[in-house]
Amino acid sequence: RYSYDPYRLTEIVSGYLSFNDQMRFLDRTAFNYPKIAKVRIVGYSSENRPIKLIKIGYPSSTGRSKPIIWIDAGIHAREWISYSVALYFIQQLTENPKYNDTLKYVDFVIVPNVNPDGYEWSRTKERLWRKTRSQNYNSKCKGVDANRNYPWHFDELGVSKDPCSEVYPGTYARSEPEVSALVNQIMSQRRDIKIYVALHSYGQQILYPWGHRKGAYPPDVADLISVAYKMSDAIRRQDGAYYRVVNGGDGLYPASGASDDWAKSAGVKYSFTIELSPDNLIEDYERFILSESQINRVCTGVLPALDVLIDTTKENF
Ligand code: 0X9
Ligand code: ZN
Repeated sequence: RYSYDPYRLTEIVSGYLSFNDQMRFLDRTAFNYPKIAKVRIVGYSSENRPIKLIKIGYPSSTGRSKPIIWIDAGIHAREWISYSVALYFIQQLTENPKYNDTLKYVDFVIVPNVNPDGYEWSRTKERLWRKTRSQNYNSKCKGVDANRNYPWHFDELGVSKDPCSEVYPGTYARSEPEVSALVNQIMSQRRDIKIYVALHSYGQQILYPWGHRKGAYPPDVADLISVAYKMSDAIRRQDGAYYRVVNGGDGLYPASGASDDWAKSAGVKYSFTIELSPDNLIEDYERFILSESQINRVCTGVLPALDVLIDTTKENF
């Protein structure tokens, strides 16, 4: 079934794709690998673009439900490398024979673009756009920081009341249709989702909950830290890049209403935000504006983290 097509790989690691091309890639994956890949629309953005997920895995042979690893990307529009990594994971899971056996035991649900309106705005109008593109009542400024819009300690820390701010959380949790779609989807599968990962950039960090304030940790935080270090070690062995393991609230800055915290609160045992390359310690670097020549290296560099998540799932669930 592996009609391995080198062009597919080249397409996603040699440049940043438009939203339409990202979706074409998803649809072609489902078309090429109908036994293992299914695409579903879970909602629509404010500007009516589809929010699509792809489910990758063989149907359960035991009749029992399979554990799910959930990965979403690009809730922040300018963090372009996150879309590339999500597409690369999809390509690897479907075309790299080493994952064939895994697909019998684990299902992957990947949402490669959570914020299509923001991304298209970033791609064509304002490169550093972060938020959604929804209309704010009583303001000329558009958009909400969707990673402040989740129903977990909504509107507490790391937010601003100003609709023009980069971290405006919206008027109420789940006001953004993109967030609402993901919350509904995750809620409906929450018993089976064992791992949640949100892909962001930049900083080379693996963040674990809680992140809504300083000094707050879930009771099983040691388990999360241990998996986070395994991911960090695996990336370093593969690529040499050092991803620091830090608590969302202590290490970065407290920010409430984020997806990782909400997923953890919904019962997903392992929940992380991964801040991809570049490293935030390197000054005078392109930061959000990572050149296309770097895509391949970042994608192959973090693939070992996916292997750690797979092993964790097989060992624990
Ligand atoms: O601020 C964010 O939303 C994330 N960083 S980014 O630079 N990509 O914007 C970090 C979110 C970490 N998670 C929590 N604070 N819960
Ligand atoms: Zn981000």
